[in-house]
Amino acid sequence: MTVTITHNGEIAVVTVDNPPVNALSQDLRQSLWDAAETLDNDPSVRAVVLICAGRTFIAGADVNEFGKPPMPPHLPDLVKRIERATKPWIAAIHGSALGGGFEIALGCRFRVAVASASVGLPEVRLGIVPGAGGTVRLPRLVGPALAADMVTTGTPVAAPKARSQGLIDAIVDGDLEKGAIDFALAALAHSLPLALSDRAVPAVDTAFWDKTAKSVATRAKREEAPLRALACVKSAAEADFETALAFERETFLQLRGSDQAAALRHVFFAERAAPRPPELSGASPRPIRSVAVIGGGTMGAGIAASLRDAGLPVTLVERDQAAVERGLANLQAIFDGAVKRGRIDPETAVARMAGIAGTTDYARLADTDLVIEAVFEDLDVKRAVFTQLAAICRPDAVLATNTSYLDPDHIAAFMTGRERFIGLHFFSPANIMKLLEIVPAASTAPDVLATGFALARMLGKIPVRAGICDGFIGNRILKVTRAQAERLLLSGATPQAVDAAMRAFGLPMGPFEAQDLGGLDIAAFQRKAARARGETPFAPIADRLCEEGRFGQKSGGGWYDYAKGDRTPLPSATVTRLIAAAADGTLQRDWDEAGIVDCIVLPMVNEAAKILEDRTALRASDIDLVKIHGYGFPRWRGGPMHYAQARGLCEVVATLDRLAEDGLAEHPCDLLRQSATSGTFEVPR
Ligand code: 3H9
Repeated sequence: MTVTITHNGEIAVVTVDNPPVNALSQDLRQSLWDAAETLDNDPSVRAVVLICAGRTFIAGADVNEFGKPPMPPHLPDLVKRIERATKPWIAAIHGSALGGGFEIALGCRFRVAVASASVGLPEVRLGIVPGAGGTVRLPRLVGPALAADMVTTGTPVAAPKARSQGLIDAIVDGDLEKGAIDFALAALAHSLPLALSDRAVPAVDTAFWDKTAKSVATRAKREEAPLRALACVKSAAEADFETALAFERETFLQLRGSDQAAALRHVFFAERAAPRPPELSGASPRPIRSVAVIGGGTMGAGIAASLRDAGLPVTLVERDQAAVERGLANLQAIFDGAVKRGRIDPETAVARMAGIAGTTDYARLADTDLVIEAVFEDLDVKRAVFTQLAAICRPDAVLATNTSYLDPDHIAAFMTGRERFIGLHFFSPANIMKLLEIVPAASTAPDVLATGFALARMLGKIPVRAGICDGFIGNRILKVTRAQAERLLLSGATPQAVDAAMRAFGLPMGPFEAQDLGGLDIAAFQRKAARARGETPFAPIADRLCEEGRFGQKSGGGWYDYAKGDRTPLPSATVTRLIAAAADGTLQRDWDEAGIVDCIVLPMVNEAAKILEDRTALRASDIDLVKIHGYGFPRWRGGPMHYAQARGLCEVVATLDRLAEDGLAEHPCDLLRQSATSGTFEVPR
């Protein structure tokens, strides 16, 4: 870490160099404090430019310090020190000025930025509120409405918009340091604006706070930080500066030690570890400039849309012209939907469609860098696709399957050039869902694996490396979730009670509502295939529902009944009858919410531990990411593995043993029992 001071005439330039993201570690805070002292005492200096080396401006407080006691100089004091410096400081921003980094910039008298920069207060995403005056200075700069929006969503603002909203004072074209020095010299020719702490908060109408609190509460569900952040902005509007600052600091310190903040920090670091599985070291990805998708159904169209969103030209291949037209119509519907929701403008939708070429001719793929197959889940159909691709594509083209249940090694068994083959398992809707399971086959070359991870980065997805087994990581655990949900029905719970308990736990939907939405037929098809392989999947009631043609919302009924044209789930007398018949003789219990959650979530944890045990996943935190980004597990609970560890693995083991003795779950696996002795998941070497 270095902080250097250079001089350009009357302007001093303070350069922070603390890789990777110039986070405000204790020694950086001290060095900036010392720089402020030095420059205050230097009569030759009239203004100070604060700039950063590397890829970004200061990206925030050092998250690694959050588990430890705060060490002086504390960030709020440093921001004040800069704000009260005898010369004006000018923040020169590139990359991201986030959290404490933006708070430092708010302590500066001016902020200038390159057009590609962004600024924001993303603390709520870490389960905390800004802790160095962000909620108190920001409303003084741009008013309570924008401040409330920024601190409760945590969404960064791009520099051009930030300029128009008054968050920054100027956009610098060309060299940032020179532009900031020129800005400083020009600013010195005029009287200085007041420091933010000396300004008043513009008034808002009295209804604003209640209205905003309602919408924040709806969005945040059970996440604590957004409403607490709003309370800080309100306090800034109602109390004097110092009182509001003290209120913000107290809120920050309380939340910093909360379970939600610990869970969200865990997810933050998990997301940064997942893109780097050890086997990638030394492997460089192959370039991806053009992509083809085979199959234009829901999955294929979603994948193609995601590729277009990332700016890649896409060829969509279908088996006949009618299917090509259907595939293109699916894509058009996706982009139309994005326009309707305000995600893109109509011109962008037109441009996205213009970058897609539909064809039935595999010969068009001769020079494509990456091909992703998303055809029907049938081994022979997929093998035929890869035989054609292997014959037509360049030998260095990467060929990927989006299979969710078939064994990639079997799909590639007869293909030539198998080192370029890989599984890329997207989640539906593929243009929205963040998860990408990356599944190397036995033959996959390291640089092809690296290409999968590079693609995930291009698409803004969270990549998780998964080994080969039935369902990989996510769907293998999903099978347990569904089996446990049915065990609950057999032993006295209702679908409504199970769904309500899982929603109360934090999932967007319960397991039965989710099946009705997605359709029961795909899982039934997979169970049939599993039985043909000699397996015995457990879904006694779902099997009966499918026999009766109850496939979910699309057939007018599944686990629930639905009135025509209405998606509201209604209790079903048919389902009650089927449950009673299937449960015949099973001991009936009174289930409460906590019991239902344990009976579903803890067996999921046990399956996840087996997934670690057999090396299908490399890290417990990867499994957390799969469940959060692919299945809606609440982020603020940190994923199932973090949840289990936070709760105590000994308690998890004991509860599972009790459930197992009642025939309601399997006993804990060896790895879970061993991990209980240390309290954290032990990954076998
Ligand atoms: C805060 O500021 C609280 C204050 O209000 C109050 C305090 C009193 N700390 O994401 P990347 C590491 S809360 C420590 O892959 P990118 C990261 O772990 C903070 N380390 O890069 C990784 O390390 P490694 C508010 C951090 O270019 C490496 O940097 N700020 C921090 O894709 C690269 O990360 C935030 O929440 C940190 N704050 O994206 C900003 N940030 O290489 C969080 C990153 O060892 N950060 N690292 O795995 C980001 O959003 C992105 O990192 C950023 C760069 C957009 C900056």
